[in-house]
Amino acid sequence: MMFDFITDEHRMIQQAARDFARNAVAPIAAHYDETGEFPLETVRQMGELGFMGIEVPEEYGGVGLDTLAYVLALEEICKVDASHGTIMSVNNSLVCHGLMKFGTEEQKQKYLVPVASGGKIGSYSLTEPMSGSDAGTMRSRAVLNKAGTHYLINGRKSWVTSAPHADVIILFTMTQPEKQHNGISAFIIETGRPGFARGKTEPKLGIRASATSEITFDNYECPVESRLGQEGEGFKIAMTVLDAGRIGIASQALGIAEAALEASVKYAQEREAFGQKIGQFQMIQQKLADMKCRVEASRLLIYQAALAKMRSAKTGERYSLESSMAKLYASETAMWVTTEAVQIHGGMGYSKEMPIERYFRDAKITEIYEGTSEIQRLVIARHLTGLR
Ligand code: COS
Repeated sequence: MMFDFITDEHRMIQQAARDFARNAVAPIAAHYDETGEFPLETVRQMGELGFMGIEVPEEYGGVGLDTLAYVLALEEICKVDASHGTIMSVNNSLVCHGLMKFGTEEQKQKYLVPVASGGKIGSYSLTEPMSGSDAGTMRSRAVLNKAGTHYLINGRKSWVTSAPHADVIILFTMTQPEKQHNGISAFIIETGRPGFARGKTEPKLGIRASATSEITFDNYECPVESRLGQEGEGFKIAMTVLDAGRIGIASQALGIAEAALEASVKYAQEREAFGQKIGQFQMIQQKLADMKCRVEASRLLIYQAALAKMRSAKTGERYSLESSMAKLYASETAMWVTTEAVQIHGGMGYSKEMPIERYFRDAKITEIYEGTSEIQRLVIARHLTGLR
C-alpha cells in the first residue's frame, strides 16, 4: 500500500531496521527469550545505527528524523523481536522525547547526547508497588534541602523497563504530596550515584530479554540542576511523554501481529490436512482475512497518531486521543492475531520449535504497559464526552 507521506528517507531507515533485525536479531532472539539475558551487544549496535535516538536532532546525538521514521523502524525490529523493540521504544519515546521536550540545554548536552547516540541506556520510572494506573497516588518523596541545592529522594519504584542496565532514569516522584497530581516532579537520575539501588530482575511471561526491575532510593541526593521541568510539572511531563510512548507500543504491537500473520499465511499455504492445504478451509481463510484487516487498521491508526505527533511539534496541540486509539487497537490486535496464529499452527504454535508462542507471550504486555487497555478506553471516552 502506498502512502504519499512516506518518503524515500523513511523507506531507507525502514529497510536498515529490517536488514538489522533479520541479520543480527533473528538469529539470537529465541536464545535471549529462553535465558532472559539482556542482549547488550545488539542494543549497542542499534545505538550505532542510530535507532536509539531517531527523532533527536543530530546536534544532540540522534539522527534527526521524524515520528514516521521512528514507527517504521520500530515495527521492523518488533516483527523479529519485541524485546529489542521494548528497549528501543523506552529509550526513544520515553527518555529522549522527555529530555528533548522538557530538558534544559545543559541537561540535553549531559544526558540526551549519550542516550540518543546509544552510548548510555535510558529508562523511565513512574509506577510504584501501590500506584500503577492511578499514577497520581505515588508514595516516593523528594525533599529539597534547606540550602536549596539538592533534593533528598526516598522510595521504591516498580516495573522499570531497562532499569537493570540503565545509566540514566527519568524519575517521577512527589515533592508536595498535599497537591496530589500537581505535587509530582520529574528528576534525571544517574544510576551510578550513591543512594540508588536496583532490585532483582523480574522473571516475565514475555519480552523476556528486556530487563525489568524495581529500583529503590535511599537518601539519594539529586542536584536541583537535575530536576526536569519545574516543580509540580511532573505529572504533565509523565503524561505528555506517555502520549509519545504509546505510539511506540502500538508499533511494537503491529510488528508482533505482522510476524504472526506472515507465519500463519505461510503455514496455511504449506500444511495439509484432509488431503488439502489448510488455507483452503474456510475456517482458516476467515481467520487470515480478519487478521489482515485488523493489522492494516492498526497501521492506519498508528500513521494517524504519528502524523498528529508531528503536527503537534508545530502547533503544541495534544495528540492523546490519536495515541490512545492506536495503542488500544494495535495491542488488542496483537493479542488476538497471535492467539489465532497459535490456533492455526496447532501443536506447532504451542511448541518452542517455532516463534509463534513467543509472539503470543510478547503480545500480552502491549495491553498492559504504558497504560492498560482500560486506561486507553478511559482516555478515549473522556475525550468524547468531556466528562471525568
Ligand atoms: N498530556 C498532558 N497533560 C495531561 C495529559 C496528557 N496526556 N493527561 C492528563 N493531563 C493533565 C490534565 O490536563 C490535568 O491537568 P489540570 O490539573 O491542569 O487540569 C492533570 O494532568 C490531571 O489529569 P486527570 O485529572 O485526567 O488525571 P487522572 O488522575 O484522572 O489520570 C489517567 C488520568 C488515568 C489517564 C492517567 O493517570 C494515566 O494515564 N494513567 C496510566 C498511567 C500509565 O500509563 N502507567 C504506565 C506507566 S509506564 S509502564
